[in-house]
Amino acid sequence: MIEAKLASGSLTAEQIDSYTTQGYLVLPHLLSEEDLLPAQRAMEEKVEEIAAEMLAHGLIRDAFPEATFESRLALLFKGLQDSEFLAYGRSWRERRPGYYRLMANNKILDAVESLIGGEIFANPVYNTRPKVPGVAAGAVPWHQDKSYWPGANANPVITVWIPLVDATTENGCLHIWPRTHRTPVLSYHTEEVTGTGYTELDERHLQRHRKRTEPVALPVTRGTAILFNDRCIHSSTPNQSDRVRWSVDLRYQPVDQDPMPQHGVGFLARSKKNPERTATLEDWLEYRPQHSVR
Ligand SMILES: O=C(O)CCC(=O)C(=O)O
Repeated sequence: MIEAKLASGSLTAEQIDSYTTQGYLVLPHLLSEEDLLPAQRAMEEKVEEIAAEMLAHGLIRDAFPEATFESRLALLFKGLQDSEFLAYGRSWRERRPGYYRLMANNKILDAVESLIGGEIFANPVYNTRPKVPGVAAGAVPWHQDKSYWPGANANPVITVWIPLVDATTENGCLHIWPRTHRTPVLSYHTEEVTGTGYTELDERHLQRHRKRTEPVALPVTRGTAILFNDRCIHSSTPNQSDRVRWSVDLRYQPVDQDPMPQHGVGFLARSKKNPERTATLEDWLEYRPQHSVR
């Protein structure tokens, strides 16, 4: 079958239709090793820093320098408390070049362009998530991303969720509730069990949705991308494996939307109209949202 591809962006008409109907889209193997490695290196650097700090504080005696990307952070926190892990944050939002390289990746931007056009702003909310076995912060309750910015942005923000290891039902892959993206922001509260401060949908909404549809688990391989709309209800389960489930969640929106400065500084990731204004790595590292042209 010949797939219809739209003039702008990389998605086919069928993929766009599926995203629009279901509220999410899986793009298997979107990213290559070359695309992923800069972000993986940024994560490894951070783990190295954490290991050095833990050693210095006497929390560990072995920093496991030879351990693999998937194992090292799990080994470092084995037997320690949730609070010791959460001291480093449940997820990380740092300015390391590898993260910019991923956020500015053309394969991701091509897919996003198919959904919102060629003027793309990378929203300031992006996270690196090390889901460590046995740590409560690993599980994320049912929520809509929009609960983190209820008053901002009339247009949906698109989350691009990418695992850096294979995400499985054992290590806590993403779960999505199809066709829940047309709802407004639903009432929610702050989850109080794990100390993470995640927002959690009020149970009555889940009961209402359960009468109509069921959520789906989305086990996917390293480098696959899951795109979803910021009203789409989703969650993830605890990591029951002995290795880290590494992922990133990146977000994009049209440039004419609220840049959400209360969450940080985003950047102009692509502009068909003014390509010279797209933020370079240096701009991003200096917290400049776009390139200034003299
Ligand atoms: O990565 C996870 O486990 C959850 C991700 C999530 O909830 C999000 O990206 O909004």
